[in-house]
Amino acid sequence: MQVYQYPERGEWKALLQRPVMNVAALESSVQHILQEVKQQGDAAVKKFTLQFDKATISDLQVAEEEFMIAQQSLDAKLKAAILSAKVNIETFHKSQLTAPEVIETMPGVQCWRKSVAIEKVGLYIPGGTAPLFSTILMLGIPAKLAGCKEIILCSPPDANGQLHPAILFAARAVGITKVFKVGGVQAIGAMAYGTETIPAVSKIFGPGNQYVTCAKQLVQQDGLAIDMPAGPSEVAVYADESATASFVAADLLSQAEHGADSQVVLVSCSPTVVNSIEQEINKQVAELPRKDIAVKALANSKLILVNNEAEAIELLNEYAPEHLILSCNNVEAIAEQIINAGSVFMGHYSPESVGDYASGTNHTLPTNGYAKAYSGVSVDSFVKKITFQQLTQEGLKNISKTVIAMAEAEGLQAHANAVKVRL
Ligand code: HSO
Ligand code: ZN
Repeated sequence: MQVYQYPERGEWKALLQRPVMNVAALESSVQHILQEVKQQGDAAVKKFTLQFDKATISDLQVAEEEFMIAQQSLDAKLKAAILSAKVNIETFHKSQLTAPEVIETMPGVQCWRKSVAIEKVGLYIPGGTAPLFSTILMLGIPAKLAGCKEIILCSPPDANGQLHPAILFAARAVGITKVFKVGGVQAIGAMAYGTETIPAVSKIFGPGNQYVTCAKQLVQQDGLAIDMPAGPSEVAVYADESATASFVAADLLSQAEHGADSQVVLVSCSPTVVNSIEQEINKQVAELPRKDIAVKALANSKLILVNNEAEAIELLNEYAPEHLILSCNNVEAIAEQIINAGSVFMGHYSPESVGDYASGTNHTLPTNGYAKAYSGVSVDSFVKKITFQQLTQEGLKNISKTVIAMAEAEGLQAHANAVKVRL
């Protein structure tokens, strides 16, 4: 890992750059697959599944029997863990449900805003080196709480045409019944345009590789909504002398093991702290089953020495990490000053892993600096907010002068008339 000593402010932007992902280069091949799925439906989906996943699928939808087998074959401890995580995630997300409040802005003029679920949503769960079934909880639970009527899930099958039992168990646990054995660009195309078996949805959620990300961006141009522009996982840690090197090293490696393109950043004012954490990383990484991936990610990663705490906070806000771990003493005071981050983990006993799986917060978070303007997934991501208003005759009289004056000044006489005729 590269150590950067006391970089000048002018160097921060270049220093904090994420590994570049050239989505534009993929666009034409991704567009081609999307178009074929749009025009030929299931036949195209099956063709691409054979081509990319090496699986021959006759029924794209997972059958009841497959759910039963998954239920029986999955380890009991894992099932209990998934259900326990589900309770916490549900408890936290339930608190995001709000009842509409009627506001009287003027006597007789009532306005309110109501959350209405997006009727049809599609969740994408990648397969690959490790099937992240935890993401099903993070997307399925808020979707259910929001009241989405149709929640479908797509995930790529293995070469035997099967999904991992934990994916099927987690889907069932959150009440998702329509699961399809399809991944990649073809899954995004199917959910965007619909096929004979896969229903079209209005919004697509979930992480994916660069092809999936590119496909999500392209269907967005076609009027579909997507959760957020997703990029590789990242974590930043701020550590002072109170930090335990082995804790921080483990936290940094927990994100590095996600993918070769993941990025981890350590910020500290102390050269001794940075030194001991670096040594711990080297020690721990050697023991990891995914060490090859982690080592590659560490090559994109940075240990940054800064002059003081205020500078550290400024730099972290500039980086806007997906996850920020504050491994330091005056953690509340520092957390108060964080303005750009997806999710913040405070103190020495709050590893990111707990938020990834089970504490209750969502792990679908803005990466790539998007935390400057985007929030993570929540119940809000699955609803639209519709405003309503109702005026009494008295209310209309009270507001009439204001509306008529403004409408006439804008030269929009018909707008003014719509009030005048009622008076
Ligand atoms: N850290 C990932 C989420 C995840 N971690 C899933 C483990 N499983 C999101 O950035
Ligand atoms: Zn993770």
